[in-house]
Amino acid sequence: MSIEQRVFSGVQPTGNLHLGNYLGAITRFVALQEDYDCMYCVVDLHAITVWQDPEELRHNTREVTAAFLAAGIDADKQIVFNQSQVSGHAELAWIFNCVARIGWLNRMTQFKEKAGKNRENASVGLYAYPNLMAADILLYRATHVPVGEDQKQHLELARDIAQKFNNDFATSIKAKGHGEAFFPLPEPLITGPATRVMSLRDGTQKMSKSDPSDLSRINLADDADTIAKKIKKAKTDPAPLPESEAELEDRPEARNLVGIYAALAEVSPREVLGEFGGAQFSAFKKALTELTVAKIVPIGDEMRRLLADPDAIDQVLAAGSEKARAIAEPNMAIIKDIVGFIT
Ligand code: AQP
Repeated sequence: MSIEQRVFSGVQPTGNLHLGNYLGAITRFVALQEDYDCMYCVVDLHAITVWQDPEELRHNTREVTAAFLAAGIDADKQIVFNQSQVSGHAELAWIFNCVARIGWLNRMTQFKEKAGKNRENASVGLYAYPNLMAADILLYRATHVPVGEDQKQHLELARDIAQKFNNDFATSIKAKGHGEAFFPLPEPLITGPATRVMSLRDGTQKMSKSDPSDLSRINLADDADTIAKKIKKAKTDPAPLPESEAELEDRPEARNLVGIYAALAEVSPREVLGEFGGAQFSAFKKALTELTVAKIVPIGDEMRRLLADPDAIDQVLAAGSEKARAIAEPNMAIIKDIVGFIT
């Protein structure tokens, strides 16, 4: 059985969708739809690994969907859906819980960061999160996964799980006529100048939905005044912008703002420094504000317009979920057969 190329990625409906999610993931999703069959998933099962208020979860699920559509993802041509409407994600995750090793999960830095000192009190779901992520991708035998830099380790784990499943069940896969390997080893797509957008308050920390300071991030829903205020207050250092990228090495805040500008303007950081090298931050921040407002505010406006009709968004998700199930269910039947379940 040959494996077709397919893109899969997801975003958690956990509120405060920000510029990092947009530049690291969503803009990549939009670009890839030109060349691939794509599946873009609102990963609500992942969201509940930390407690979510049910009403907020529903709202946030619609908000991520609205962001996908507002950014330019074509839900008629591609598959836009929410994870919990396709039961195969949870079913395959259980099988992968039995394939992945505890030692593999113990190495995951995101769990260590998110669980923090209160590890004993973290949910089992938070610990097993990477197995569910592997299931999301491999349920559709997706080959390419656009993500931000922070997801690299989870993608490597997904590849390890695919490889181990293919090895553990090699005889059965062959006997059932599925060739040498059932799952592809999915390729991470981590490209561009903004694969890791950093906090506006601390250039060594990732821009994150859960940062208690709203000044640390630009939200897709922010208006022009809020964006201007946040960029004005963004941490910088006293020196003017350098002429070369090498000189950004030890200047995390400057490097971050240059990377954001480059990604929004769709140019390289070198080109940004070609224009602004030697300039003071006040001048650069003014240009960055204008660019960010021009790119982000129309998306926020479109999201608000779409969110005014929640039923229409739910219909997009229902139609996408139906298309997703049409791929997932036959794959899941084969996987169960390979594992030895009577169906
Ligand atoms: N700062 C970032 N820079 C570039 N890409 C990023 N992504 C997240 N933060 C950045 C990418 O966005 C996609 C969706 O992320 P997610 O919502 O599924 O998960 P997350 O990594 O938990 O998001 P946050 O915002 O960082 O939330 P918290 O506060 O919970 O840690 C992914 O492709 C991710 O790489």
